[in-house]
Amino acid sequence: MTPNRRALSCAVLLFTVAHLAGAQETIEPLRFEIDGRVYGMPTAEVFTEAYTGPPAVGDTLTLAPELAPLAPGNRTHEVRIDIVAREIEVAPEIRFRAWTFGGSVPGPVLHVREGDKVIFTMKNRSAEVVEVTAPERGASPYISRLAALDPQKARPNAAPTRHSMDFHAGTVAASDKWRGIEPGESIRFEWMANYPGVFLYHCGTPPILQHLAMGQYGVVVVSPRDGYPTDAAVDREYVIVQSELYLREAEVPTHEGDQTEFTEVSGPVLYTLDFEGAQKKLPLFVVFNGHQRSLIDTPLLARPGERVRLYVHNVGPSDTSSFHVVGAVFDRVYYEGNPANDWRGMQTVLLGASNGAVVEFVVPEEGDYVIVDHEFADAQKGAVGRLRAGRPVGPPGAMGH
Ligand SMILES: [Cu+2]
Repeated sequence: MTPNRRALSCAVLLFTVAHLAGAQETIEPLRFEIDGRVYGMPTAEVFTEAYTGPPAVGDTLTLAPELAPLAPGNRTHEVRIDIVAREIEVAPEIRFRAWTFGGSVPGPVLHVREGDKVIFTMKNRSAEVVEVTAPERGASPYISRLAALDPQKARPNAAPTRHSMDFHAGTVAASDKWRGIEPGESIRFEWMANYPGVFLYHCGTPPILQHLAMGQYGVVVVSPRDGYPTDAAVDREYVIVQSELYLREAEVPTHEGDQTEFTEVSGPVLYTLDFEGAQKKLPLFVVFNGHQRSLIDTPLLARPGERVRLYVHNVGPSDTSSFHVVGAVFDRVYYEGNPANDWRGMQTVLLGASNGAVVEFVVPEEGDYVIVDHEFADAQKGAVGRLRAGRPVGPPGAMGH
């Protein structure tokens, strides 16, 4: 039977069963396969739960630039990423009250393999004050690192708002799985990692520009089922997420009428979303991994002769990235992270908003390599990082393998 005819007979069967049972609820989507890719996930479930545990659960959730190792073969991942409001630092002494997935901007990196299933749960805890203070057992590598490093010097906050989740790696009816949930509600749905790549996830609640600019994004790395042709040669791998931050200094109401004035404070300054600036595409900062100095103060590490792989994603929300590493040529670029999109010898890779790439290069010598968005207005605003190559411990080819 052809896939279409099989699907049709399934539809008739489901329709009949639903009628016999007197069911009023939605009929489950058809399930079918094309070229080994699975389509038709159960209808999303929206519910309330008493959950107060860690806001990110799953053993392949990490804090960028780290990427979790994957065991061989396909598996089902039970993943939770809750929505929590957090006041975070995004540049020295510059703080803003972000809306986050899991507790940071960007949210946790999820690593799965092509053909894996993800059973995803998310609670909208935007009305709660959620602490992430200590590593919690069994939560995720992400929570452990966040609690230990606290790279954005976060403080809990509350900002009750409707939110949603859109995984670009998922192939589902957005009207069902990506639906909005109110503060206090939870949603659970499934998706299959049908394509390999470096994919965005983000809140898709209107105005989407606002929800993205408030910090609601992260990436999913879907490793190819059969790997990349260069897997065996790679010594180091890191995740870099680029995004624009549209901020202006927060104003505080005075006690006289509707007039406002700027706060006069010493130390950290509170900034707020500049939605007008966002609509005009005038970011205050453009950053790697959520902080202007994240990859400056903590450089990525490698050694001469090593092959470094970067999983790069440009979130936007509205601008491009001309991703470049000073002193290196990208031996391979797998555009969007798909091994079939195989480019050689590239100096720069151009990433539109929500484009990703896997880039690989050989570290030629001991020294510092500047990672940059070669659109220098963006570099000036913070899209700069560093890879530090220390002294090799042996001849090239004898290290790290
Ligand atoms: Cu949102």
